[in-house]
Amino acid sequence: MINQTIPSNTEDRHAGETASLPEEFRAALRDHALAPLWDFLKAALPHGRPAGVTRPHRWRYADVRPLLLEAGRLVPVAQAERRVIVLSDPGRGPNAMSATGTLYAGIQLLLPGETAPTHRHSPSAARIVIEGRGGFTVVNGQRCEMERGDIILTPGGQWHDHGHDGEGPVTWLDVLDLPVFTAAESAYAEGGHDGCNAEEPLMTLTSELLRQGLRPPRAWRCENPYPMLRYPWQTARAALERLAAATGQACAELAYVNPENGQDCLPVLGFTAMMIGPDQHWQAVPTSASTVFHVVEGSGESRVDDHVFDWSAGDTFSATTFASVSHRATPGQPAFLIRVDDAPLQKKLGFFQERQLA
Ligand code: GTQ
Repeated sequence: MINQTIPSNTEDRHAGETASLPEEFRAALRDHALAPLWDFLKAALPHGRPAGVTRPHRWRYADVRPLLLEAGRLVPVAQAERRVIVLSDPGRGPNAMSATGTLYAGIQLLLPGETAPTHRHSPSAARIVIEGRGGFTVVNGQRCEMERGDIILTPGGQWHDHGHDGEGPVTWLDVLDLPVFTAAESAYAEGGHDGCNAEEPLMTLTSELLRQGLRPPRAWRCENPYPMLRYPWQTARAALERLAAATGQACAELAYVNPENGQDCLPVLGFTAMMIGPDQHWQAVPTSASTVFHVVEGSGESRVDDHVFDWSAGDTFSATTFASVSHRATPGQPAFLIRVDDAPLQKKLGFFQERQLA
């Protein structure tokens, strides 16, 4: 286990030349694609706590929405494949394709009658529905309706497209483990154009038959590690209220899991639903996971280290590894958040940590 105390290490972050070396020696190293570790060791492995570049940020839906609707006028979905505005970590400079070191987040728009074409990719995604009715996602032939606050999973490697049968704009927050795949140089996609998925009719039929308890021989879904793709918000919300009533607490939290084995519902990304009672203060236990919070209902304020983010429904904010995070809901009404983190990945790698509060 790594040391639990986490001192500030700002002095250690920057690489420096630790020994005076002849310039010819340095040049010879460079010429042979070699580098001296001792100059970079503390930058690569900072002492005590990680030295990330992520800057916690709050993205207001009220700021994103008009720009997304403008994108709806400017950018045809067939051309874009996905019409998404990325929540881009300000700590990484312009156009960063991530909100934290491991979490990508973006807000996607579909207009009535539009379809985002079938594709599949190595990263997994989850959609948290923000606005509109009539949206749906088809995952390996299984249609998932999208209602406000629902989480829809599209696990890595599964074909998926999005459509919209209703009126007005439909928007949702996409969260992907894309940065992990980018770091592993394993991020790639297939399809994204008409007729790219020849298996589609068979997959649609198979998933329909399986729901009726009928399985074609050697069906592709026989060993399905993702038995549940849609987690309706109304179910989660009612469960939070029941849990709060049963425990006599004003706040409650529930993890979204695979209902067949109780394990995390995706390999890298973890999700919880949180209810914060009216005017209640919630102090989170700092962990080694980085986090994106999305506000489903209500309003309030969160502190993430030195940052104070007020928020209301539709807003999204980020927190870094080991951040001190607390929330407060506005008096008069509870607030509901969905928390997304990379704890499942960190647990698999054997370094997930929780820090006891002082
Ligand atoms: O809807 O499949 O925000 O492939 C980024 C990449 C959404 C999607 C994103 C994607 C998608």
